[in-house]
Amino acid sequence: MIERRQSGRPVGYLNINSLQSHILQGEAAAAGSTGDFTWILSAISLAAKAIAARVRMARIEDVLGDSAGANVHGEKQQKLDLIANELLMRCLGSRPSLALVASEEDDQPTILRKADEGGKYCVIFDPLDGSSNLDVSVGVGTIFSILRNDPTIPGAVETLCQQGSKQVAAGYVLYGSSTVFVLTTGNGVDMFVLDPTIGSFVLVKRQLKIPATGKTYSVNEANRPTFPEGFSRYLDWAQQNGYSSRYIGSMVADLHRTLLKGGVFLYPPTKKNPEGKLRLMYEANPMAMIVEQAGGKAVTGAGGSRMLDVQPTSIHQRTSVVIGSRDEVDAVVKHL
Ligand code: FDP
Repeated sequence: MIERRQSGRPVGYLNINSLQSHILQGEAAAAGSTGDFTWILSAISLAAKAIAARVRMARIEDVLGDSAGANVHGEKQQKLDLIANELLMRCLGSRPSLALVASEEDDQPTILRKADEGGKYCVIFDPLDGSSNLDVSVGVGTIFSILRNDPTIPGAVETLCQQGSKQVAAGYVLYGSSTVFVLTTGNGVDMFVLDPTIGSFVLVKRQLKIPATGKTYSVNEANRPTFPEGFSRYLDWAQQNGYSSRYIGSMVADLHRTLLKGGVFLYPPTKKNPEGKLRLMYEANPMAMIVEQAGGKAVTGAGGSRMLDVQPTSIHQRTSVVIGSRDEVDAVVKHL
């Protein structure tokens, strides 16, 4: 007889439901699937493992701190931003069904191949979000979004400027105390954790749901004097109603906590960033798809309209963000 722990799992239990097999199962069940999509996700998973390893070794390998350059947003690039960018570019570059890739760190999208050469999909990513926290070993992450390539649209930028509701998949990887891969392909949200002993992301939660409520707000409150008034009204209300505050300053880490525990994450317009600070296509849209697929809500901080309905006009466009538990997002919007 197999000896069992109290959990009911056999001693020596090994979760071998890997991300790879999970995606393959999904693809096998979909009529007419070609495997192209699986190849793209496997490239992202491979890059994520390589980035996780580099992040863990960063201080030892002496790759912390600023590189010489700045990105298109005028922000200092960390050495690891560039390493993560390069790893994703290299892993994705070899996938035959990819038409375009666009990185938050690069000025222009990279054209890999046209539709008639097999380019069916586009991947947009923020290689290392929250990277200003790297020096102090706080969780950082990779965020990605997958779109279809529309061969009728001529330019690369125009092709990418699709509403978030058109994303075919989105996800993030959190390099925290464990490496977590959260994925939606439009059919709910699944969560995987990297098991370093076997080198695979294994499924730990299928159909993840965000709690409908959660008395925690996550915002850089130091910016409050320059928020539009409605946000200050909301914060007053939240403080009078027993809310707690949690802010890491790394969107993937803050959003991951919000997804699992409930609450709301906000990045309102400020004097410094009147449109908001976060990038619509690299950060807000993929997170909005994940949160909606988990039963939550995501709206813009200007007017409270649905994030996924915003029509992008440029790939590096910024937006204000209110995202998280359904009732908590509604509570913010009520004050705007
Ligand atoms: P970072 O500048 O460290 O890359 O959009 C980038 C981001 O981090 C988000 O991850 C994070 O939520 C936000 O900026 C933090 O901004 P503030 O420092 O202005 O609060």
